[in-house]
Amino acid sequence: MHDIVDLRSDTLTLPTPEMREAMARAEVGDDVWEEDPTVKRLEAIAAERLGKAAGLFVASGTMGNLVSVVSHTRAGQEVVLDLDSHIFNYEVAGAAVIGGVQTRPVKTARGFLTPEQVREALRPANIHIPPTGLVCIENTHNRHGGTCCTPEEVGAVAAVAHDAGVPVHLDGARIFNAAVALRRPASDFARHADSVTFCLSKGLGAPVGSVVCASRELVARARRVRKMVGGGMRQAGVLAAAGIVALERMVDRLAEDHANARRLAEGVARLPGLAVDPVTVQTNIVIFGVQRPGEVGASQAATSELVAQCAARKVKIHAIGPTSIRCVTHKDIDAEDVERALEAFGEITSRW
Ligand code: TLP
Repeated sequence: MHDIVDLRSDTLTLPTPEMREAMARAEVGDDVWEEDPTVKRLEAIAAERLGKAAGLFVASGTMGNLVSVVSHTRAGQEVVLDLDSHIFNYEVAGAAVIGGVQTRPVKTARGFLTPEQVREALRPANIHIPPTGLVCIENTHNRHGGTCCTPEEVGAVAAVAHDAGVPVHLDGARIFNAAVALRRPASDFARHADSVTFCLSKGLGAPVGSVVCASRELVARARRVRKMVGGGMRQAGVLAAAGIVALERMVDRLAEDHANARRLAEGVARLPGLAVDPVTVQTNIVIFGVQRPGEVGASQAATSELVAQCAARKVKIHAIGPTSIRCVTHKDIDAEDVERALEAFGEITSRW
């Protein structure tokens, strides 16, 4: 049980004592000179876990996606991705600004492009048309409520892209949540993608950092782009040390977060005015709709009221749309915290 129940994101997780210890003891060097042994160790462990030849430690998931997109493409190309993807919605148009690429968002049912959708989106050779340079997939999918696609689904999409000579990038910010939920090694999901970014600082609890895993050639290119965007971090081993603990100690426990998310969703589904189908909750994200009973039209006021009244009860939740709330479970949320959140939701909605 925690004083504040913070369900706004798994990015809010605090480093464990073991991480702080590892950070304090980390052997470091200048990573721009490729002389930081702890960064190198993290990159090697990450690459091995993802079944790729090399890894690159970056400051954030956003930076990982950006250097990947820029490394795969050249200016003037088009990047096919899902309309609700993080790259399209929340990365401040970095791919367009830094990479000079055009994004081609496609509306999907569960957040995952189907092979047919990719086939339709690929551009024919024509003097008027930007050539397709990359296809991006997000797994688990954030805005679709932590949904997972299987390694076979990733493979089917990648096959279409690869047949056309187009590479695939996987935004696997929460790939280990997918791996734990579907009981498959993370490398199964990564196998079909040419690059993968995953985050150490979400459910895995590290304070900072993500890793891009790919071929040696792509990682070498990404290393240059990382430098260009100011991501050469010198004695970054103090951060990588926490990342190693995250990878080695924090993956299996993600199953607890998934169980807590399911419990939260089941409780929410019983409350009037809140709507979620718990069966759709596969990992640690619960997105629910708010519709105050009897109210005609969208319950925007009810949504902000719920957020504010929860905050007054030390339960922090986040509105991701006018009538939708996202709750994310993580290592700093236990079963009692879930009960406290449900009590708060129950008290507030009982007055509606
Ligand atoms: N997502 C954050 C916010 O930016 C929305 C969150 O709280 O969930 N890919 C995916 C799928 C993500 O969910 C995120 C972060 C990123 C990339 C970017 O990672 P960071 O925050 O490390 O830049």
